[in-house]
Amino acid sequence: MRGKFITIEGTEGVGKTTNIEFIQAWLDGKNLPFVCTREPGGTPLAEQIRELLLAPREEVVSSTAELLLIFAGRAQHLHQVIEPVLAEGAWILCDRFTDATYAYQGAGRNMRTDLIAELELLVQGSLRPDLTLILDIPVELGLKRASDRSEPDRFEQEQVEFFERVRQGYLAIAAADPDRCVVIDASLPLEAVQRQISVALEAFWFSSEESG
Ligand code: T5A
Repeated sequence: MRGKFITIEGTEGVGKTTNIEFIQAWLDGKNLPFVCTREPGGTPLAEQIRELLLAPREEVVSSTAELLLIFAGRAQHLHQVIEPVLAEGAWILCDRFTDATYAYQGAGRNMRTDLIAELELLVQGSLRPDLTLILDIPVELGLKRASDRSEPDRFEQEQVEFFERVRQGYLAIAAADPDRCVVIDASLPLEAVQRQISVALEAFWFSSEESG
């Protein structure tokens, strides 16, 4: 049987990295084989593309160049990691995926979503995540958490308004696809965030078992 594809999303500093460890422990607890990966990145080529995308630079990066780099990395990641792992029956846990493109490039950079959808179809065919956890916090709290942790990358140098659009983009995705997406209030203490994640994972597990 094909594995399941779980993604975790949200604006800057929402706690994706922190909570991925918790999800890994949950998968281990269910004895599910899985691969944990991330976007941009996930293969040597795609990790090089990630470095290109995140490095702060003098020149203004065209939104189209950014979008194409993201989907180039994604094509390699799907071909080399995600598709084969799912086909073997293992699960994928991915830190960001195409919802990030709709939120950051679509809502954040005001790129046309029909163009993003065309690239999505080209690169992914019909493949979509089975469960997406969208960690949601007020933008300023996330940026504060991220800046307390490390120097800003190219995206983190954007203005607050950009991240407000990204946040609204994620919430719109969740509203449009409630069967797949679960919004988690990530402004709470970690224990309360992880309780919500646990509820979402158990509900997903139960429904996957039911559907065979
Ligand atoms: N991107 C990506 C696009 O534009 N389009 C795309 O299609 C894709 C795939 C890199 C960038 O790429 C862009 C978006 C991004 O800007 P990234 O590295 O995954 O992607 O993104 P970041 O958001 O930069 O990831 P971060 O590592 O900065 O944030 P996390 O992982 O969400 O946050 P985390 O876990 O490191 O937590 C931040 C801090 O908060 C604390 C943690 O201890 C840490 O110090 N924290 C909490 N503190 C209090 N209470 C809680 N509940 C806490 N949870 C975490």
